[in-house]
Amino acid sequence: MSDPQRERPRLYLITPPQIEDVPAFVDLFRAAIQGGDVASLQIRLKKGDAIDTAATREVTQAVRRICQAEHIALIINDSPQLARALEVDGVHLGMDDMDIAEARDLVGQDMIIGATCKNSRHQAMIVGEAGADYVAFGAFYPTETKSDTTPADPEVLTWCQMFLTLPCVAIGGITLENAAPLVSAGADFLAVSSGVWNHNDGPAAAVAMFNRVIDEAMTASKV
Ligand code: TZP
Ligand code: MG
Repeated sequence: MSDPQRERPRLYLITPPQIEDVPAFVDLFRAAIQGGDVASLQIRLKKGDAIDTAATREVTQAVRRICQAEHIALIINDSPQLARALEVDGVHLGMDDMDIAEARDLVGQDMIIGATCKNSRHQAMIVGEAGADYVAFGAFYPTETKSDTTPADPEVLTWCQMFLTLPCVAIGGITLENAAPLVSAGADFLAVSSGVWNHNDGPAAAVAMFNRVIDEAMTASKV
């Protein structure tokens, strides 16, 4: 029996891991959000395994006004210190990044903190208790955007809907073709990188179609 109170899931964009041409990316991002509803943008820029601080700073400054005008939460990856320095809306932390309670002390009560839980219900409870605002699970599907991923089972999303009050984000290899089961399993957000930026018809069409998939899958939702 599905929950009539369930909020409509939303799209959470993640940047490509490298951005060579920032103005070109800003144009692509503008186009993407013309395509339909987008809740947030995570700036996830890597130099090897580490965060690319200079690029994160540059891209943040380049998209900040657009995000503010369109009410898109601007989230950066890995570093609470950098999130605070750049005055963004949120920070997304992995299991090897700063502890959630410590991050909360550093960024204050108003900043969004997201926590990766891979496929772990236990981790979701721990980070929820420590003050995270959302829990992220994945990778649900094979991805070339990130190495060393842990496979996640869509049932973890259903569990999250049933037992946690925090919203859950599904990540990893999500495309138009495979997104629907994650929505019907209970994802509150679909976090997508290559499925939008590398779509053959371009990011605007991809965002429009992801929104259509979300609406259709909600009618078949299990939770
Ligand atoms: N965490 C688990 S998989 C992944 C992250 C950041 C990559 C997401 O990118 P894509 O291209 O949507 O698989
Ligand atoms: Mg990380």
